Amino acid sequence: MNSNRTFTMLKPDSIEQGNMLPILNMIESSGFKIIALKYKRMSRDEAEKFYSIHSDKPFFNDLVSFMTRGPIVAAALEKDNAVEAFRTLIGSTDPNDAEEGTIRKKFAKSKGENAVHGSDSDENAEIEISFHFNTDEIFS
Ligand code: DAT
Ligand code: MG
Repeated sequence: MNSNRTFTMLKPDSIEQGNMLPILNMIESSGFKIIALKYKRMSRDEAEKFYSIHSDKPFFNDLVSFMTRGPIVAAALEKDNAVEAFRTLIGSTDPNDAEEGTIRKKFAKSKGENAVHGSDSDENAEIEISFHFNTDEIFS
């Protein structure tokens, strides 16, 4: 059975370019309920842990520097089949490949600075939600 929760971050580029509310609006108007929300800047240590699966990739250092250069918005989202539905809404990792009408097509400038994060599995969604939120910060 598919879980009904996923996790997202609006990345520093989205905040810098003034796209926080337009992106949150797209998320809500696509039928996702925001059940947890936080505006924060990640420490280097947190970003390295969050992206530890990519630690051996050539882009890892740039990724961590980018994700810590300014604040992010972290959110837990609820919808039927949330992980897949949200990946569809955000579009491909590289905005040049992203479909029309997706968040990355609209707001992302490059593969490295691509506006939003979306969990890639139900298991990772739960891990990522609990990475950023305590249970008493989630309003389901
Ligand atoms: P996604 O964010 O679509 O799940 P991912 O998990 O493969 O993509 O990679 C995590 C992030 O790392 C991605 O959002 C941007 C960055 N990244 C991935 N591949 C990259 C590449 N080839 N060059 C630069 N940054 C990259
Ligand atoms: Mg990923």
